[in-house]
Amino acid sequence: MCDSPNARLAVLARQLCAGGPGGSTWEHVQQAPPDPIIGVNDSYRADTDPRKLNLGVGAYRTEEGKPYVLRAVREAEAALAADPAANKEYLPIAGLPEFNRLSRELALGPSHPAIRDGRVATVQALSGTGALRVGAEFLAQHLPPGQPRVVYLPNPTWGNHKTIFGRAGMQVREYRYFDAKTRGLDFAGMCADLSAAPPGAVLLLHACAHNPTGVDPSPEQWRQLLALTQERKLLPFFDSAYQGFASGDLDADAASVRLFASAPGPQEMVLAQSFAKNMGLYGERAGALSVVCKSKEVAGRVESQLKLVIRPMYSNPPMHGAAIAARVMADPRLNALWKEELAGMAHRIKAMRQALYGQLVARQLPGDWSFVLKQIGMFSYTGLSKAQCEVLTRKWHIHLTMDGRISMAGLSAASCPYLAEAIADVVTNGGSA
Ligand code: KET
Repeated sequence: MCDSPNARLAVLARQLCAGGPGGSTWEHVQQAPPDPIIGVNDSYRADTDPRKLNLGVGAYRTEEGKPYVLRAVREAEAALAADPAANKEYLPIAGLPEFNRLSRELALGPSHPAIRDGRVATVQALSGTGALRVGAEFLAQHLPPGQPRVVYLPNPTWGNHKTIFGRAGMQVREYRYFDAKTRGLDFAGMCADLSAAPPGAVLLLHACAHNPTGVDPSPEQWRQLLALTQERKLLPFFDSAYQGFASGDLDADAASVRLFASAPGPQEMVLAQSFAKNMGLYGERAGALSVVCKSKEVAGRVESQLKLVIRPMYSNPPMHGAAIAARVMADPRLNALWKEELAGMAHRIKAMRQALYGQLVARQLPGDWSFVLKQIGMFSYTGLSKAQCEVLTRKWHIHLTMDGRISMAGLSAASCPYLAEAIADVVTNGGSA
């Protein structure tokens, strides 16, 4: 039977479909485009020009252009390595309990009523991205039956948001956010779009230092957004990737999250936290997802379902980064050192804004460049076109994302004049060689 012509034909057909004898099962797979942000690291690495500058991914660099491991982190790591009681057992599915507790306290403030009442379900996550993904998946599964699975994202937003929520099964819509003309917040547009959102829709908000625009609502606008959220029955989902990085002060940067979490009702909400930037733990993937609920009882059930999202995905989270972060937060001396270093990083970024602005103004470029000073956080959103960005990379070896975002944290006093010269070139004569 096996050797019948039909059987042989079937084998041949299968082989052909699989790319011929010895061919790949994945012959049909198409090359995916490089990631618009992380891919910039690759183009930077491949560049052999000595003047090359990496202003792509949001990662802090020292004045010397080197990655920075915080002293508080180094000390916590040394203490962990020396601890004879430390082991490499699995963490619980929800992660390190101490880390979870300290993370939500960092965001909401240690004495927040929601924490005191046990209304916050927290799980450790694979940094901010993992927290967003677990949160999105939980919402796609557990929003009330019959309610739309739709999330509203600001336009523009961090590129990965769309994919994360889309892959998790949420329908993605946008709300107006950035006004290119004023380079400020399109607050009227934002409110109009959110007023038209269906009740129960999820509203993604950047807690501070909006990425990529560096434009945040004012305290008064945050209050209005809270009122709108409650009136329209939207579910706020805060992405907090830059707490402490915007102002240098952890509490000041948590103002929006705390305002919402303290609203009567009580207001329910979701919060994704990352320790990538504010503790420099990028590659350690330390983050947390918190769901603020109406009651302790609901929070308990929510946590049980979050674990059910996590277990089949990666079973339980990695220990090292969370153990470091927990130690830095819990130890008063390390905590103080961390805050000092965090303020130092935020301060250096602000100094880079001043330096770049000074260099741009000195070149008497057309237009108003004061947005470089006004924007908040790690990035400057320059308004440069894709074509101009391409010239910056090709001709000037300045690597940045093609939406015109530059990571201010990648600049130094030494590289500012070079960047300004390159920007002047692409702005005034289109960068022609
Ligand atoms: N949220 C926002 C707003 C954000 O900018 C990032 C990272 C993350 C979440 C996730 O970070 P994580 O490392 O998963 O904790 N943004 C920078 C890095 C990246 O794109 O992955 C960036 O925009 O350059």
